[in-house]
Parts: sequence; C-alpha cells; structure tokens
Amino acid sequence: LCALPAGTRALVFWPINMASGLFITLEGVEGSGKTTQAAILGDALRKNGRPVTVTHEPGGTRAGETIRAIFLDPAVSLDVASELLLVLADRAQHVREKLRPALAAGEIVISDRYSDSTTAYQGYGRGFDLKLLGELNRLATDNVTPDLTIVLDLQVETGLERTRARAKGTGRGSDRFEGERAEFHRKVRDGFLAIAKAEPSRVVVIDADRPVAAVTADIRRAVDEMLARR
Ligand code: Z5A
Repeated sequence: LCALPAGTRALVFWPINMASGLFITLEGVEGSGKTTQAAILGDALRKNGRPVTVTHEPGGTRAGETIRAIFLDPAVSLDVASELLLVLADRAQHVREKLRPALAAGEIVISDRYSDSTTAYQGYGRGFDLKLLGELNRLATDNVTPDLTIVLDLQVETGLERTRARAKGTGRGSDRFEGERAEFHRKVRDGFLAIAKAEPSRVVVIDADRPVAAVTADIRRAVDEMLARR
C-alpha cells in the first residue's frame, strides 16, 4: 500500500457494494418463507425499474448446484468440518462468479441464504467454533457483505410443518437438514436471533408466522428504509 500513489488507499478499502449495487439477504429457519419472499421482492423491485438478480445458497452457480447436491444428500455422510468447507466453497464461487459482478454492475442482488446461515447452522446448530467459522466465512465472502439482512422468524415446528406439507404435495424426500431433530432447528433459530441482536443496523427480524402479504409488506418497509438511507 505504501508504494501506491496518494489517494489510492480509499479506493482499495472501499467495499464493493457500497460503491455500486445493493445486496439484500433473506435468512431464517426452514419453511420461514425465504424463497417465496425473495421472488416477490425481486419482482417488485424490477417493476420499479431496478436491475435485480435473485439467487440462493447453497447453489446459484453451476459448481454450487453440484456442491448443493452433495451438501443436502442425507445418504452422504459428512463430518461437521467437511459440511462447513463444502458450503464455504459454494459461497466462494457464488461471490466471485455471480454476486460481485452483479453488484459491480449496479444491480440489486437478493440472496436466499448467505453467510449468516453458516453461522446459524454450522456454528450455533452444529457447534463449530464461531471465531474460526467467522474467519473462514470472511475468506469465502471476500468482503462482500449484505447491506440489509432480513431474518424471517417463526417457531421451528411451524416451518417444519410447512415444508412437510410441501413435501407431501410434491413427493420430494427429506434433505440432510429436514431430517434433523427440532432441537437442532431451535439452536439455529436462536443463532439467527443472536446475529440480529449483535448487528441491529444490518439485520431486521420479521415475524414470519403471518400471511404472505403481511410479511411482504414488512420486508418492503425495511427495504425502502434502507434505500432511503443511501
Ligand atoms: N445451509 C447450511 O446449513 N449452511 C449454509 O451456510 C447454508 C445453508 C447457505 C438449504 O436448503 C439447506 O442448507 C438449509 C440450511 C442449509 N436447510 N435447512 N433447514 P434449501 O435451500 O433446500 O431449503 P431452505 O433454505 O431451508 O428453504 P425452504 O425449506 O424451501 O424454506 P423457505 O425458502 O424458507 O420457504 P418457502 O420455500 O418460501 O416456503 C416453504 C413452504 O411454506 C411453501 O410451501 C410455501 O408456499 C409456504 N409458505 C411460505 N410463506 C408462507 C406463509 N407466510 N404462510 C404460510 N405458508 C407459507
């Protein structure tokens, strides 16, 4: 840095999405409505004339979808460290191949799950050391951090009932996490609430145990407030 011309320092440390696009993440326990709300929010923002990318983790890239298949397959045995490193590999690719280019192009990027899911599931849920997990997460995200994170909060039993009802309708089998005990999902929920408490300026918690339209209205308010601040 010392060898760089005067004035370059500010550019080097300028976070990518502050200089260009907007990054919104949706987080929460299973069945909390993230996918439903990500699609609704994306459509609403597009109607306002903003370029929008709606994406998800794990997945979101070709490599990521391959990782996702292993990550979620209950027949594949995974150690906690392997589970963590797999989802971080997915994120590293997602950031570099999709998120960063879209943000650099000035888009609004909405991701259905991101780094807080790793803290909640592998940290609070599985018990992986939170400090080391934070460092590894930083490696994967490469400083691409959300401008706004919405945690859709509801009792884990309600979320699991929703996904079981959906599974019955579609014939879809349980994945690695759907097969976990309610106690695991409660730890994950507590994790999301702890993250929100620690970072109130980034994370907004919304009661997801209400009709879709009521949840949508609260998300829209949070997004509009964030846009007004910028
Ligand atoms: N995971 C991890 O461990 N670590 C990580 O770092 C990351 C992920 C990134 C991904 O599974 C799993 O990976 C996830 C955590 C782990 N597993 N768990 N648990 P996924 O992508 O397959 O699934 P998910 O992210 O958990 O999403 P989901 O089960 O599809 O739920 P959702 O997206 O939150 O909800 P939805 O799909 O919008 O809605 C679920 C059902 O409820 C559906 O039938 C809707 O029509 C219905 N719904 C939605 N909103 C409502 C309301 N308001 N009322 C009533 N019914 C509703």
